[in-house]
Amino acid sequence: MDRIGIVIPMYNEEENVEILLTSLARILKDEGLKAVVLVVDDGSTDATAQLLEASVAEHPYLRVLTHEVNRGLGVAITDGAKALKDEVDVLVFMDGDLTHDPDELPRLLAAVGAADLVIGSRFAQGGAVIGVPAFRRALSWISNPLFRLLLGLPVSDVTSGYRAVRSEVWRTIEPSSTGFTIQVETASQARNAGFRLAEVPITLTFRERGNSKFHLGPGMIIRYLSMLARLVAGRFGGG
Ligand SMILES: Nc1nc2c(ncn2[C@@H]2O[C@H](COP(=O)(O)OP(=O)(O)O)[C@@H](O)[C@H]2O)c(=O)[nH]1
Ligand SMILES: [Mg+2]
Repeated sequence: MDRIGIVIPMYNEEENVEILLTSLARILKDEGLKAVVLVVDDGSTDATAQLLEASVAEHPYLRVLTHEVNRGLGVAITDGAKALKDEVDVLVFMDGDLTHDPDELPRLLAAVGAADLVIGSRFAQGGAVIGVPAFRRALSWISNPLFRLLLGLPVSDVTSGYRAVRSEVWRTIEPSSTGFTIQVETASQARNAGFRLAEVPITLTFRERGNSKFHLGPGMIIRYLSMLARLVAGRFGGG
């Protein structure tokens, strides 16, 4: 049986920690999965760290990687993956705000085998988006086809953070994103390294508790554009 490492980036998720860990515990037990759950607490300023510390006693497979100060989603994902990649066969990435349904985990895992990187996609046939604000929906409707086209990726939801990935992928790629661009960068690097990408439909919901850390400002737009420029140059420049 594959050993599974579940990486969950968290920044100020005090209202979601316990509910998420409880629902993950149930699905791991029901499915008989052998997993390590690694939460990357990225300098949270609320009670996330304390709640995680208390949860470790309750869930023996739970580990916490702490950044003393916030270093960004990309660093958290990369550090989490690096910490587990040599210890597990498959890495799962899941948001810590309950917008990724733990019940969909078995379907993602089942697709690893025919593929190396499986993306949970709201835009695949059978996928859905529930409760996400119109602006965020519009943004992903516009950006995803663009990323797909420019980067030649065979998946419809490149920005999705719900993924199951063969650890070998993370032993190969070298992403440098510190923020939200990490998802697009890792998908592109995996594809360029010859790994097989696939997607399974998921239903993405919007957070009921806590606040989103995604803020589309000039800085974010510049980071996306410069990353795209780099990846497109790499793709067509043979680099
Ligand atoms: N470790 C870490 N996690 C983050 C950071 N920013 C966001 N996250 C987590 O990444 C996930 C997705 O972020 P979220 O704010 O919900 O973005 P959205 O889903 O795009 O609105 C959540 O679990 C957040 O707690 C960060 O700087 N560091
Ligand atoms: Mg979210």
